[in-house]
Amino acid sequence: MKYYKTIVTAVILLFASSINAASVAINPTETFLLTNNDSAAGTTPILLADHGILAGDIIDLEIFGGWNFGVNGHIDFTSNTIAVFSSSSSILLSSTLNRVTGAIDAGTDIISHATFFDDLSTDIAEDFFLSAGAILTIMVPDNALYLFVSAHDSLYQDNSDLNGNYKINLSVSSVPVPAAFWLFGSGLIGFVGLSKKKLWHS
Ligand SMILES: [Ca+2]
Ligand SMILES: [Ca+2]
Ligand SMILES: [Ca+2]
Repeated sequence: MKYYKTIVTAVILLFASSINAASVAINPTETFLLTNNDSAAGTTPILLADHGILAGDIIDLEIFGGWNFGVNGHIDFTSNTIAVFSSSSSILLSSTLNRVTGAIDAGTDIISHATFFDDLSTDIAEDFFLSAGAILTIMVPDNALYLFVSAHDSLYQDNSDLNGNYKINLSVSSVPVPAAFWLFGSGLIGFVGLSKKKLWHS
């Protein structure tokens, strides 16, 4: 009876984890990179706890829609996106290279574009790349409380999202329920078997 209750609880938790998803709109004129004389605004950080996400969680990040980097006649020109985890919501002035003061490394580093004005390097070590149509499964690093998300560009002030479809989906990664159930079940059987064996030999 005790095991039955445990298994039922585990299955409910597995289902709960797969429905915990939320979308957040991305403003393509905001960035966490150094922008020099570009009049772009700083990225608005996403509080991970608002989406039920904690440090150590394995999460899925997915980009939807796209943005225009300033070329007339196109609504959505690209979906290229960069992101960085942080322990803090603070972001420094646009003339600062390491603007996200609590930046924490995760994923594979993206070498970001130089600034449009003066060709200055914008590259920080902690960020990673996201593209539309590909889900990035990633572990939220220790102490991370926020995610900063930005279009990947060199000049942000002329960007737009006229059809308002550019967004990121954040969700705790869903474990395939049957596989997890059987692993859990065989683990229990193994545990019971081991206990019996120990009793037999003692
Ligand atoms: Ca768009
Ligand atoms: Ca642009
Ligand atoms: Ca980088």
